[in-house]
Amino acid sequence: MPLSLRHFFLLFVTIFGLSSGSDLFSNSFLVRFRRDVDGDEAHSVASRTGFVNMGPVLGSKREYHFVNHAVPAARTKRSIPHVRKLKVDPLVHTAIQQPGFIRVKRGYKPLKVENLVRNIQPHSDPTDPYFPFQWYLKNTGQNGGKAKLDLNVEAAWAQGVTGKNITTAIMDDGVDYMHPDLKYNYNAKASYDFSSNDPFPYPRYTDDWFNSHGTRCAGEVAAARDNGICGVGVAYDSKIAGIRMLDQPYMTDLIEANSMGHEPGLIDIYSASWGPTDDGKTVDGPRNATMRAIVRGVNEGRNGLGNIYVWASGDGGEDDDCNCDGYAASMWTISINSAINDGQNAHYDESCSSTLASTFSNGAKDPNTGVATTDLYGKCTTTHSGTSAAAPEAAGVFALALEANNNLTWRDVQHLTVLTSKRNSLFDAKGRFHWTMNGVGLEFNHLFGFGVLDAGAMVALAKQWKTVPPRFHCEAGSVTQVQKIPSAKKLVMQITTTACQGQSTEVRYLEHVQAVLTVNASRRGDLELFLTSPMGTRSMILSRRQNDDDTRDGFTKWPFMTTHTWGEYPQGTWVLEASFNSQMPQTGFVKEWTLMLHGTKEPPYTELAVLDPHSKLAIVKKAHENRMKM
Ligand SMILES: *[C@@H]1O[C@H](CO)[C@@H](O)[C@H](O)[C@H]1NC(C)=O
Ligand SMILES: *[C@@H]1O[C@H](CO)[C@@H](O)[C@H](O)[C@H]1NC(C)=O
Ligand SMILES: *[C@@H]1O[C@H](CO)[C@@H](O)[C@H](O)[C@H]1NC(C)=O
Ligand SMILES: *[C@@H]1O[C@H](CO)[C@@H](O)[C@H](O)[C@H]1NC(C)=O
Ligand SMILES: [Ca+2]
Ligand SMILES: [Ca+2]
Repeated sequence: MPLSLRHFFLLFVTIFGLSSGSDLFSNSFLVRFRRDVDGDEAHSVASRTGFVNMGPVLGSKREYHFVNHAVPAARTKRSIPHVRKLKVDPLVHTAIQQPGFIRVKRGYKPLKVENLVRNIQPHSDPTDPYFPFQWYLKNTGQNGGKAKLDLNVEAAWAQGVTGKNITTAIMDDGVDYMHPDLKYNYNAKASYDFSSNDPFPYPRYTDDWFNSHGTRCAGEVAAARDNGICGVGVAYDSKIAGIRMLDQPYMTDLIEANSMGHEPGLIDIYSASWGPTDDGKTVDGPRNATMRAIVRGVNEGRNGLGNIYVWASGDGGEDDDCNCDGYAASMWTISINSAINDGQNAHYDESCSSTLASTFSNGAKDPNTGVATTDLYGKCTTTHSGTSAAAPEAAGVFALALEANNNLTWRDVQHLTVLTSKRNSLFDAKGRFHWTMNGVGLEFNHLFGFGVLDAGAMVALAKQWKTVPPRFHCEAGSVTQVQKIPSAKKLVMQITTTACQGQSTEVRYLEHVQAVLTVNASRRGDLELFLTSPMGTRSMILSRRQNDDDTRDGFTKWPFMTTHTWGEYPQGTWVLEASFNSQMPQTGFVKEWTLMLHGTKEPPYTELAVLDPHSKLAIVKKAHENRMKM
């Protein structure tokens, strides 16, 4: 029997012992031309140099993705003769052989195939047989859950909002688009298979159903209602697109970039339940072309309103910190953590200050109370789990918000998330992280961000929403003098800032804050970092990672992000604390700290009517009004 791709993948990880930054080269090449060329010219350059042209990168006329089938799919050396062959072509400016790296699905668990259960419920609930198992949609206390701890979707549906004309792309291992619960909501035009370069992102068959991940995520967003099959999606009248980009021996920057930049006018929301390895020692994020794709998506996607990128915060448990995952920690993604059906965090949840909000993954006691959703080959499952399961629920809720108001920008969606997520009964199973009020009265938790999404509240507020004022980026200050982190004490550093007052980039009301740091350490995993705002909100921007024994790389201009100071006023003194949490003496140096403030000059919610005086909107608005009187 030939080796399957997955076996190849495992073999290859074993042989090369890959962890994070690897020295591995793929047979993909980024070719930059000296001038704009069309597809035909690119093809003829490819064929005279022995390559295959896979098409433009991000729709560019200058940059193309070439593959050379004479080069092994993965090797540890650069293929200099092939690069040279391209470079001597008069039309070619540069050719860069793409490194291969690892991206893993979050929350893959071996599954058990189940048969359809027919168990029709009366009332106005959906009649789909798995609806009673979908406690994350309607928690009645089934399976030991806590009643009313759910996404409150029925309150959104009752407002006539079900996701119509909104498309969510599932960037994953494929989607079973012939599944009877998905096929009518499948948007073929917006779909693509970047793993095998064709328009049909159908999952590759394996005996163990390894490639069921994307299909399960798709059903959470857009499984059809009242058709007697499986359950129902959060936004059951919305569309899903399949973008197949996992399930290959290695990932390249070009595949990620083309996936995240695919049809940004047809796709509203991109959902990703994968990322760098959650081994608690990796520090990795989007590479150059992928970063450009994301920036283009938020600036130009959806006719300039910006695409919504939803990210699973990570399954590394308490040993990992999602601020070391550059996708989850990005300002341009909405990173989602998970809670289980009684309000605790899941044991595999990571935590970090860039998480914006949470949804749900599995049940507490019974392994069969995972997320009920569609499965491969027309089947249904009740065991989908991981933060993988949480991100598509959020994508579904955002699809509802976008139907309620299709004029929302990518930032409006983040503001709505902050203002309508609820503490409900979420709590840290280990009692480490408490709910804390920030300087303008917004409650947050290091594990759950601003709380669990509330679809009913989000749709109601979306309907009356007014676009937030323009966003500015203020470089508030830098410390470039090398500072030693003592072994037994804290290093405390300060930046006092006017937040660019009087300049064109003045920020008076915060959205995201980044501490961009270059640090080295004799043991990176023992380093802890805290950032405290002028209003006294303390964010843990890096927690101890006991498995990370890096002694060499540290962090280089790494943007540690916090959402906890949302709505606060940034003027004053910001404090960075760096220390080692270790039995052994450690040393390290902070070589550079730049504080980046992102937000608005104008107060953001002035035109919104306050309907509920106890709402977060009322609390923040009042705080901002008091501030304006000062
Ligand atoms: C549906 O969405 C597309 C873009 O995503 C938009 O151009 C079109 O006007 C929308 N149609 C309706 C009926 O809202
Ligand atoms: C990508 O690389 C180009 C050329 O090397 C550089 O100009 C650009 O700033 C980089 N972009 C990002 C987002 O890193
Ligand atoms: C959409 O938002 C813009 C501001 O970004 C506003 O000028 C416009 O009136 C809004 N359109 C609708 C239909 O609400
Ligand atoms: C960190 O950088 C400092 C200053 O450049 C250097 O002296 C030290 O050896 C480095 N430490 C480690 C652990 O790399
Ligand atoms: Ca159904
Ligand atoms: Ca992680």
